[in-house]
Amino acid sequence: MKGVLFDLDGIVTDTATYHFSAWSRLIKDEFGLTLPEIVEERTKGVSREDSLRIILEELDLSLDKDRFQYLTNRKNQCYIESLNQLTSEDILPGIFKLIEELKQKGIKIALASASHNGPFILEKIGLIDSFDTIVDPGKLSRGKPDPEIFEVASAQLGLAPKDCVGIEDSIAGIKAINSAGSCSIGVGDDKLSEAFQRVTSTKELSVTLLQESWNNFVNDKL
Ligand code: B16
Ligand code: MG
Repeated sequence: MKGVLFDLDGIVTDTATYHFSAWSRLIKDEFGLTLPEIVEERTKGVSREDSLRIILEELDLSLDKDRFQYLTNRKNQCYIESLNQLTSEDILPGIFKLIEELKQKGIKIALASASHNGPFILEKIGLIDSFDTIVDPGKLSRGKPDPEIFEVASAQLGLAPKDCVGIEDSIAGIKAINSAGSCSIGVGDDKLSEAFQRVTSTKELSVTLLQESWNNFVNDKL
């Protein structure tokens, strides 16, 4: 294992709830409707635009282009407002220690998040200098579950995807890691059954667990 590719929302920090709150507020204000809970799961790891498409499908609504653009902009404003309260206290359990240990062992780390707010969030929680590289989602042509983001993340580290472990909390993200040819670690419930290795909390993540998973992943391929 030479590199670790981190998802952000749900792995480094729990901003998934902030995304859902921002969408919920927007839909209530604009349409007077309540967002179904399922939207939180369905929009995990999915771009802002695709998230709105999922929401419109769930609510059986359709919008013209300008209104669509207006809503994605407003959602982002609501979301950014909520990010102002973020501090290093919002780093999920075990992640700070894991990153420290990876650095000590000379293992490179990349951020592979669909969020355009990734650098701002890392700044707020004090981890911006810990990452060797951050993928710019604005430069990608396809979102998760397409493997592109994880392929680009490993390339930016100067590594082959097979030498990397990817950590994700979304179904789309696990599919993307698997298709990229990296070893996938899922954090969550059995919805993530496609992950090569699954844990239920970030607390369980350690360099030993990642290294052992990657060893098994390589042996399985022999
Ligand atoms: P933004 P991840 C994803 O981040 C979120 O899970 C998803 O809910 C969000 O829509 C997407 O980022 C885009 O975020 O609106 O901030 O650009 O899980 O890939 O780290
Ligand atoms: Mg995520």
